[in-house]
Amino acid sequence: MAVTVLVGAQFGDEGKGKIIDYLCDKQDLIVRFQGGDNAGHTVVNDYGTFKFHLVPSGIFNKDGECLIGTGTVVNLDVLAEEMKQVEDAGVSTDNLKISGRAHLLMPYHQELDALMESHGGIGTTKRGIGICYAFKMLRKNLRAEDLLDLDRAHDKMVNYLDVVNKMMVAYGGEAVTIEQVDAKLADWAEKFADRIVEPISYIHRYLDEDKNILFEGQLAAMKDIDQGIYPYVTSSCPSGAYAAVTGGFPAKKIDKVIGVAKAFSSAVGAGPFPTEDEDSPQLAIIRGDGTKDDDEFGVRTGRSRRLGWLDLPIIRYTNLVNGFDELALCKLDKLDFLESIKVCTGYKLDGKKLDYFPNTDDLERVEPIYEELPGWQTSTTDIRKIDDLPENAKNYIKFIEDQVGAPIHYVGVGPDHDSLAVR
Ligand code: 2SA
Ligand code: GDP
Ligand code: MG
Repeated sequence: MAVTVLVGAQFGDEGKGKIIDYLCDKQDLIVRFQGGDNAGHTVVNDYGTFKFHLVPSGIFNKDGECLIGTGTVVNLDVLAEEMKQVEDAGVSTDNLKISGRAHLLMPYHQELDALMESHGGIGTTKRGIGICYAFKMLRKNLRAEDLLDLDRAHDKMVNYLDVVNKMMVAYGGEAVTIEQVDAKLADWAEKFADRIVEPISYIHRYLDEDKNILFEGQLAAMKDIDQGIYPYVTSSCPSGAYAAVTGGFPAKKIDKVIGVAKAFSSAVGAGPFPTEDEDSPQLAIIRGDGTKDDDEFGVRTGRSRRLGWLDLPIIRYTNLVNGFDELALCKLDKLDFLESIKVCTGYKLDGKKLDYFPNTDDLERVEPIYEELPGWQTSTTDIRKIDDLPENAKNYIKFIEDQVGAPIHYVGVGPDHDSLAVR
């Protein structure tokens, strides 16, 4: 029995949803441990294609439960919509619980995010994530457990609205009334009160009974508020140890950390991206035109993703931060057509090769050092064992393992549930 944490190894959108959907059958509990509905995790399985923003990607595991954890910020209107999509596919969501300590993301958080972005931002998803976490730190938010006593929630909000409205008016928005907030809370309480759990005893029950728990991270360490490319980051910690911090148990109880990378690089939003190559005709083919589900367009915002070649210094760095026991490498099939593949193995700054990972400002200035590996130019989509991949694909994988210092156990060869080559 094991506690596993699964996180992104690059800038996000590596294919975490797919890998979690694959692993979820063996889990007793799946916990989304940070972030909000900025995320878009795609799951393609027998029930259909789902783009989850809040619902844990393991929702299809009928033998286990799912928890939206304490480290998250939750817009319950979005959660209701997503649960309906799952239920419409004939799958019950009775097994979905919400930590009483998860923060409620209110409509005014979202409005303020959009207003701040319009005054020159960093390219957020405008879902209110940064604002909700900022109010968390200011201690001016309601948490899910507040829905269990609406009179007390009303009294807290009367106080909190003072600062909310000062900010709202300063950014040109309209002041929020307590009546608006009360109505929203009453609606949410009716829909969600019976899913709210006391999270510490809930998680510790699974730990004490030696059950399998999988913690699902969103985005990636490069978007971590502390370890990522600040300020072009999200406002939580998509790094593995945060699962323990927010789960309320010792980090030493984590048995395994799985990092999910993809076979090239992508990012959304502003910030340094050393291997970005806007002019590459090959990367343009990989991006596609948005008509296919696995084309490179934001799952939440629909924006075109920035694309570049595989950047190994980044995965080495996220390995330092997370300690990957295993890696999953998704979208290998997207490279099937290439004659040769560029891979960044290091950076130069002011002409000198770096032996450390630079800060955000220096990362803007680095010059990537590339190697060119031969492609395989044959379809990998039907392959189910890593050993059966074409020789040059195996060499590509081995090259990554050696450079990063972590073993690749899963290789994505298509968007579907079964399109995975395993060790
Ligand atoms: P936010 O909205 O405050 O978290 O934005 C802060 C930064 O975090 C980035 N960010 C993301 N990066 C990759 N994928 C994300 N999810 C969507 C997807 C992206 C989309 O799965 O495709 O639809 O555009 C995501 N969400 C936030 C964001 O770009 C900022 O750099
Ligand atoms: P996440 O945020 O890490 O869960 O990733 P996203 O869902 O934002 O983006 C990954 C995209 O790639 C989705 O459209 C997936 O369906 C798709 N995908 C995942 N793994 C593979 C793969 O191995 N091959 C292909 N072709 N598509 C994949
Ligand atoms: Mg995504």
